[in-house]
Amino acid sequence: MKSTGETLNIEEKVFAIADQFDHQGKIVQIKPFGNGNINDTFLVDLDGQTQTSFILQRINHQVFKNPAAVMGNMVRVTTHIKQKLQRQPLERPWLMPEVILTKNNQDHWDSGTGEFWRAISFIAGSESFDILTDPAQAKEVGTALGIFHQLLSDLSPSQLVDTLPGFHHTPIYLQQYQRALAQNPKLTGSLGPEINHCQRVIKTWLDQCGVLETAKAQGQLPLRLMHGDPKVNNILFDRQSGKAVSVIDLDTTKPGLIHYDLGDCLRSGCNLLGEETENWSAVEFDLDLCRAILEGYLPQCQHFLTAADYDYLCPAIVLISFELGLRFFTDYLNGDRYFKVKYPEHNLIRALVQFQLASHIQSQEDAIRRMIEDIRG
Ligand code: ADP
Ligand code: GN1
Ligand code: MG
Repeated sequence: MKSTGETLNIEEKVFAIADQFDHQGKIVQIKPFGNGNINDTFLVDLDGQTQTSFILQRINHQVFKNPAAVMGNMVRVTTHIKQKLQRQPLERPWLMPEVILTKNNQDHWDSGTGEFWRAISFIAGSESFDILTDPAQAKEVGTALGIFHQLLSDLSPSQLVDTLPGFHHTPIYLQQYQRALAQNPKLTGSLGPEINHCQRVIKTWLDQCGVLETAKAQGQLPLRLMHGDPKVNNILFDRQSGKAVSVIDLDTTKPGLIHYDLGDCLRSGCNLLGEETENWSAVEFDLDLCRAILEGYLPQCQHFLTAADYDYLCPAIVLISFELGLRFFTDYLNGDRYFKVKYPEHNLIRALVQFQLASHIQSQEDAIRRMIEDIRG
């Protein structure tokens, strides 16, 4: 492509970028796709025989400062899983998106002006859900996360780069919140009740923030490869069979605690109103869906989970919604620099949803712990 400069409109620009990649066919249509909060995602339709569509994404460079490392990890993870599946096929269909190289054989396209784009194969015939309602679907979600952890359990964490330092380190998010509070224009004058509420909630969680990081630092919990972001819309279902067939959005797959993954999967999968609801005070954590996710997850991973791992599953499930609420609230205070927003108070409302969910999870902690023990057998 000669240029993606001012003279091209956005549609022409995306067409021209899609053509940087080594796809098989003529591009017939490109449309925005999915509901991700971080990257810009497009579905590119081709008229070719061998490949019908692919996903084109602009990597959010504000968030991921080293896009080349993100892509290096993605290639390593997808190659590892593909090779492992060839040696030891699963008893069910499982698909991994593949990185499509540029015509110059690169795993991403660097515009030279601060934009980084990638192309990955589209998992055809799939769909993702923002909200779960059915325990059978929830069990599939848990199974999918378990399969993902199990498939990566023999890839050394040292093989992957930390693409987002501080990601899922609750005490670091707390420091970022405290920095955002200082001289914040949103906190001068009379504060809205929602802002006051968030500040009060955060105070009640201060003592618990470090529980997982302390256990990690003391060597009680091993570093493994975590997905980092296994919320339910990052799990793809086959439209025909209704079975989960893939876990996508591998940007944050890096060394860490898989506990956060289970927590994240549960917080997003057991909230019947979904994380985008404005009716935040009615948000609840559904124990039936929780049981179904755990019943899917734990059997896949029980052969490598240690006794200490089990001890910290419940604290992680309790902590993760609070952590996300803290991240949303801090981003609101910072002027929405991280998460994409659709309206000015969006991150504030999202924070309220997560704080409400965290408090409901906490009130059911004993039941969740018993559930884990029961399924573990
Ligand atoms: P973000 O980091 O912004 O969340 P994702 O990688 O999760 O971006 O992509 C956004 C959405 O696009 C996903 O939730 C999913 O619905 C869809 N999607 C992404 N990659 C694929 C793929 N390879 N096949 C099918 N759908 C995909
Ligand atoms: C982001 O990229 P997406 O939309 O799948 C975020 C997650 C949050 C989630 C909340 C890299 O996930 O950590 O839990 O929003 N991803 C990153 O919806 O920050
Ligand atoms: Mg996503």
